[in-house]
Amino acid sequence: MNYMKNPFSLEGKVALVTGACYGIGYAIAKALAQAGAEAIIFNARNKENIDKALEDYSRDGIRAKGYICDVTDEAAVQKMVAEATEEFGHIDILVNNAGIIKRIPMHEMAREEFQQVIDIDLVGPFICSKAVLPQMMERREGKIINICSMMSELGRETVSAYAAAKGGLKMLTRNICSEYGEYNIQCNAIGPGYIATPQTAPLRETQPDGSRHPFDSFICAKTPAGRWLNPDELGGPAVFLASHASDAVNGHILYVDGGILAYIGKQPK
Ligand code: NAP
Ligand code: GCO
Repeated sequence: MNYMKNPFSLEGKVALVTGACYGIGYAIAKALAQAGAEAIIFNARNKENIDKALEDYSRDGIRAKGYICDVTDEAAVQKMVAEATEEFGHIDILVNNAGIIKRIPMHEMAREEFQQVIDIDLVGPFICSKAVLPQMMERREGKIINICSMMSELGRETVSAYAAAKGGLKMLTRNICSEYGEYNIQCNAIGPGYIATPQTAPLRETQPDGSRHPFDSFICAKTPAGRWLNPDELGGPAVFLASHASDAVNGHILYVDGGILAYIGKQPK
């Protein structure tokens, strides 16, 4: 097999990357394709996003198929996985990327708002992993990569639901590792730092007086490189965890945070 010569090669592999219309998901999908993945399957809730993403994948020369599918809808996920497996033969890699955040002080957050974040960010990865595990078990091979967060380790104001979900996703990662390692299935996670995507755009908006968003300055002070990371910087770590180069890595949360978790932060001038 080619991977014996190049363990980082994804030649012949088919990847399902949830929520890969733009942002981190698209960047990871592109990196998997550039590493040789045969096809990218992706999903989102919004048809316009999917159609635009298909144009982008085509522009980037990537064989991709998009599905309108909410990761919280188990029947729709099972149908998507069945159709994609029928068309492409197998799903070798699952990246549980789809996710939302709601920034609301906990004492003001409605139960339904808390539940929606948990459903998408934690139950969704459960549903999607459960949908692909049977074929991975049968083939005695598979890679599941969950997209965790700084909030898998740290809390902050207004993100209680998100932190609870991402903390749970860290342990779901470790449990899938524990339960399915004997089938040669590796389940790991990437914990991105602060990445410039639509999800974090509100935290970087220029203020009405033209000044920087306080959170923008805060994050740059917390990151040794003094900057936000870009989605493409997650591609290499994702290729590693999706490839045979990481066959002996399981249950690991790979923080791709520019050093935030190691750093007390720059002293204000
Ligand atoms: P984003 O720009 O908001 O993109 C999220 C994607 O997920 C969109 O394609 C969205 O499409 C899709 N999505 C949301 N809910 C969905 C659902 N129920 N079913 C299917 N698709 C759904 O987010 P991002 O910044 O790229 O983040 C991607 C992942 O990385 C998330 O899990 C996020 O928590 C995590 N993360 C982000 C950062 C960061 O700094 N940006 C850092 C750490 C971790 P539709 O809305 O059309 O469904
Ligand atoms: C926030 C941000 C973060 C990032 C990411 C950090 O409001 O603090 O959205 O949560 O999305 O999860 O790793």
